[in-house]
Amino acid sequence: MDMTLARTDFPAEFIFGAATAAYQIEGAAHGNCGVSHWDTFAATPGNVVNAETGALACDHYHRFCEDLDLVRAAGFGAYRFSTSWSRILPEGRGTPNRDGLDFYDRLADAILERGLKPYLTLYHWELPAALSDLGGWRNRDVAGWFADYTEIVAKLIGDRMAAVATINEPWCVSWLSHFIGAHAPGMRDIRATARAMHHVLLAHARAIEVLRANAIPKLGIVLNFEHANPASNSDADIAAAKRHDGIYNRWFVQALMHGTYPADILDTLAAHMPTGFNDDMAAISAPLDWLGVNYYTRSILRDAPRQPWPSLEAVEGPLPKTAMDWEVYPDGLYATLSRLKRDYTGDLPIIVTENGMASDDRIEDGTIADRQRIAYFNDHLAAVMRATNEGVPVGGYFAWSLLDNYEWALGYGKRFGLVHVDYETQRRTPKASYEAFRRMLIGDSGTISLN
Ligand code: IFM
Repeated sequence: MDMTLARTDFPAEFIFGAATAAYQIEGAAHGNCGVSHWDTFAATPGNVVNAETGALACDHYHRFCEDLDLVRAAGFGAYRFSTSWSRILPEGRGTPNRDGLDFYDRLADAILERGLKPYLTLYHWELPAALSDLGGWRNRDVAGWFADYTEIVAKLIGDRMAAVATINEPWCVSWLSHFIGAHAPGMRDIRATARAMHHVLLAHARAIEVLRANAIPKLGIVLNFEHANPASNSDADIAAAKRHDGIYNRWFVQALMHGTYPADILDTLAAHMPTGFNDDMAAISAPLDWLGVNYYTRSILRDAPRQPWPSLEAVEGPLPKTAMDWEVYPDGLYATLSRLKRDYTGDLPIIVTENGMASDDRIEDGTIADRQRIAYFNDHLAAVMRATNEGVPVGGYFAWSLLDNYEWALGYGKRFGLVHVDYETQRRTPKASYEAFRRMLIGDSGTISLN
């Protein structure tokens, strides 16, 4: 079970990394971490499968050295992680948590000691509950609160980072969490959504200002993209796919790169947007050093005229699916990267900051033969290579995820890791996909030393 691609198929400076996020692995019960809106969301019946929480997760808080050894032993050159706002500022503002600061200080050193490039994300979804009480992403003040938190992290570890992203997946922070209601805070309200869709970008803008003022290098943001296909050739279905594309893909990247929101989406959302939002667009579109792209799948949309705007629904596609029921569609990654360069990012470097799949992995005779995941990585890397061969400036690829972890509203049942985690014992077992990466990156001579 090997990748067909070789390390030498990519330029020597191309970065291969593994990615994680704080709440999904650390264990929020440890180290005087504050309560986040994910703790309260998960404590509310019906929100998360089996009411699972991030309280213990992968106990990375205590096991980060072992986990970083795994990153290095696979031959990865970089590690993407996030700091938890509620671990650093338990009340969201005010006095930092000494244990939290110490943890990230030690983590940054431990990443560097292993020769890995640290890629930091400042917000991967654990909004402090005290700020949620004040309206969270609906409140314009969130931008200032986020800037203050950013300043603390910048001063603590900013100068040790290879690159810093402000926010992970603004579509999830806003639409998934305030319109669909599937993520914390679980709202279903179009006005809340419009505000969150703007404030998340304003918070990004304020954080970039703080990071630039602190001379932190390589600043970006991480967006998720989902290739959108119409369910049929009808005008109605084509328009439905365009609406989905506008909300999911175009809204955020157009604001960041061109300083405007797509007119076809703003037509409806304008009535709910915060007053004076246009005055923020220059700050939102301030130059970045790179763009992070998370890509997993495509969606197929049809018109749903009896539903209120955006009047669309997803239909099941014919392609093989992952354990998330997501179609495996590497061409969508190629199409996304090519489109980004053509329509939005030009020569701005792109990093694929997440790509991977969940599967129903089982340990048999001490090994996990996750063949489908190896093929998934191989085919998506081939899509990246196709795009780079055509001149799209993709500088790196991070596998999601290093470890099996807390898959948000789906709890621990969906396993995305290169490394299997037994949540009872916290034992880590590298899967065949981990070994395939290791052989691709450093060959059979690379030895795994987990000291
Ligand atoms: O687990 C998530 C991650 O937190 C954000 N991007 C998508 C992943 C898989 O759903």
